[in-house]
Amino acid sequence: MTTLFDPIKIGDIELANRIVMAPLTRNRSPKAVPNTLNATYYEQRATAGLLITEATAITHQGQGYADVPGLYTPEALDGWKKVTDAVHGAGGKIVVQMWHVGRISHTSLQPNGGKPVAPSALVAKSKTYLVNEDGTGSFAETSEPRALEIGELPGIVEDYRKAARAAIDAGFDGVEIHAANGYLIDQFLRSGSNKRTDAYGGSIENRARFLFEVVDAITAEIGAGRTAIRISPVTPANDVSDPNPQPLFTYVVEKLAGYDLAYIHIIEGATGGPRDHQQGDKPFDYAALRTAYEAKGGHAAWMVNNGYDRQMALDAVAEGQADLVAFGKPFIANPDLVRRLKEGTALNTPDQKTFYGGGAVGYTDYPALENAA
Ligand code: 8OZ
Repeated sequence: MTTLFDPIKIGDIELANRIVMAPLTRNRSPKAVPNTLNATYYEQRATAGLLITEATAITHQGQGYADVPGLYTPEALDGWKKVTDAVHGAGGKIVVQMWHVGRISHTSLQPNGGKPVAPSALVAKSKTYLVNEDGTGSFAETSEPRALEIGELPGIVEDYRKAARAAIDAGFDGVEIHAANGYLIDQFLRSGSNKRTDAYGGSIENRARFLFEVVDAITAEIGAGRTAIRISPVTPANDVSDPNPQPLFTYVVEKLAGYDLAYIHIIEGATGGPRDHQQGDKPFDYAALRTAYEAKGGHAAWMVNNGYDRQMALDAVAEGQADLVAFGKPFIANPDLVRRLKEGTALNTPDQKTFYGGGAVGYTDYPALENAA
C-alpha cells in the first residue's frame, strides 16, 4: 500500500515523500528580493517531499503586496539562487509559485503608480498589505483596476514565459502556475470578475483562454514535466465567484489532461477556511473533477490542500484520493513536519500575528524536535 511517506516521481521531479509545503505568503522579502533569512526558512523545511515557494510576482505589474518576492530583477534571481542552493544542499526539491495578482493590488505598488490591471474594471472587495515608511504594516483596500486591452495579453503571456525560464535558470526544479485565489488567471476564469465581450470573456472556453495561453508558453519554454498548476474551484478569496464552478473547472482539467504536467494542485473549499464552502447550488464534487481529468488521459500527480490533518492526509494517500498532500499553516510552525507526521508527535502551534511581515520571529525560530540521544 502506498503511504504519505513513500517517494514519488512527478513529471521530471523525484520527491522523497508525498508531503508538500503549500505556498505561503510571508512578506519578508523587501524590494521583492529573497534574502538569506528566506533561504534559512526554506532550508529548515527541506525534508518536505516538495517545497512550493510563496507566491512570487512575475513582473512589477504582477505585484500586489508589500515585501513579497519577485522573479523579474537580477537581484531577485540571485536571491532565489541562494534559496534553491540551500534547499538542494539539504536534499530537498523546490518549485516557485508564479503570480500575477491582477486587480488585487494598490497603485502604490504598481509601475509609475498606475492602476492595477484586470479582465474587467471591477474593484475587488478585498484588502492588500502595505508597509508604511516606519516599517509597520497595514491593510489597505485594493485600488480600482483598469480592464486589460486585448492587445496587452500576449505581453503578459510573454512575461510568464520569461519568468519560467528565469526560474529554471535560478535553480528551481519547476514552477507552479498560480491560477487560484482570485488573482489574475482566476479573475479571467470566474464569471464574477470577467465581464469581457471579446475572445477572453463569456463562454467557459473564452474565460479559460488566457490560462491556456500561459500554460502553452511555459510548457514550451521549460517542459511540461517541470510545470504544475494550482486551482481553487470554489474559493471566495479576493472576491471571486462563479455560479457554476463544476463545468468550468471540469473544462479546465480536461484540457490540462493534454499536457504531461508534474502535478495539479487543488484547494478544496474556501482557502484557509471551511472545506465544504459552496459556490453555486450544489457542493463541488472533487472526486468527479479527478475522474474527468483521468478520463481524458491526464496522469499528473494529484495534490490536495486545505485543512488536512495527519489522519486525513494518511487516508487520502492510502485510499488513492490524492498522490500528494500540501500543508500550509502546519509548515509555518513545524520545520520538521515530515518527521512529526511520521512519528505522530505533537505539532507546534502557528502564531497568526507573525504570518505576514517581520523578521526571524515566527519565521525561522520555530523549534524542530530534539534528536533522539
Ligand atoms: C495570503 C496573503 C496574501 C497573499 C494566496 C498569495 O492566497 C496568496 C496570499 C495569501 O494565494
